[in-house]
Amino acid sequence: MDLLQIAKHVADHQKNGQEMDKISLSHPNMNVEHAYEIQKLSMDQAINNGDRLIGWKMGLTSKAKQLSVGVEEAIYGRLTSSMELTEPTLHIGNLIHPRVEPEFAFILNKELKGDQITVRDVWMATECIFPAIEVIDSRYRNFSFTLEDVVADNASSSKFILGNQAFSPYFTSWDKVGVSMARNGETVQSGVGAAVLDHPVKSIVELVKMLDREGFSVKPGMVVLAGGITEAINVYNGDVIEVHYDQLGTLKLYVEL
Ligand code: 0L1
Ligand code: MG
Repeated sequence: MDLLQIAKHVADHQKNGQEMDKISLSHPNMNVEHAYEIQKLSMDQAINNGDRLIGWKMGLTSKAKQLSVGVEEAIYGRLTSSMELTEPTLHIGNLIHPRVEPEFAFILNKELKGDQITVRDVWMATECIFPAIEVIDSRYRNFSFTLEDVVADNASSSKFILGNQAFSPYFTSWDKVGVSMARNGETVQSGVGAAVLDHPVKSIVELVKMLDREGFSVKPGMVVLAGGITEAINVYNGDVIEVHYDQLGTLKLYVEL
């Protein structure tokens, strides 16, 4: 199996917003280690072309999401500078079938590494937390994939936006924050922070342990998306998405071609 060749194929489809066949169909022997290597090599392609690694995301952190895509464990992906929206407009012309989901984004001010990491370590290293919206856009038809496929496709990462207001990690109990998401004025999803591995901070612990297996760490200044608080919803041209986070305010996203 030529992992670099597969990674170039994935990177091309990510760049051009084109659907692709599941890698597992042509490479049934691909395992999770291969898949994370493909993820790394494909994101290296983007980074060599001027993009920048700015953080990590955790995906499939709730049982509901795992069930909805038929995958039974949390995964991680890489966030790059080109994925961050600095204005609340999502242009979908170059995307395949974008979905959005509310998340919390942790900003770290110390390196986090190793397999002995604790919740306390994460709090000591958290500079602030932002309410955030993640846009996912699997490159596989109908969001249909195996665990290995979705890992190789950078955990479906596409775009994300942070709110304008950062919050102290001690501002609230993040597992208790209620979140509701409306599309064009109609509430379509609601959830609570505990949907993310019982508490979003646990997602950062899990990420650091998973990264340690591959020899990586979370560096100071990096952003980490902790995982979806509700199910993701499809978005279409003209939609206005509003996500209300109890006590933290509302994030809007305008969807345009
Ligand atoms: O961020 C996420 O939880 C998505 C991970 C990949 C699964 C999907 O594309 O729904
Ligand atoms: Mg997500």
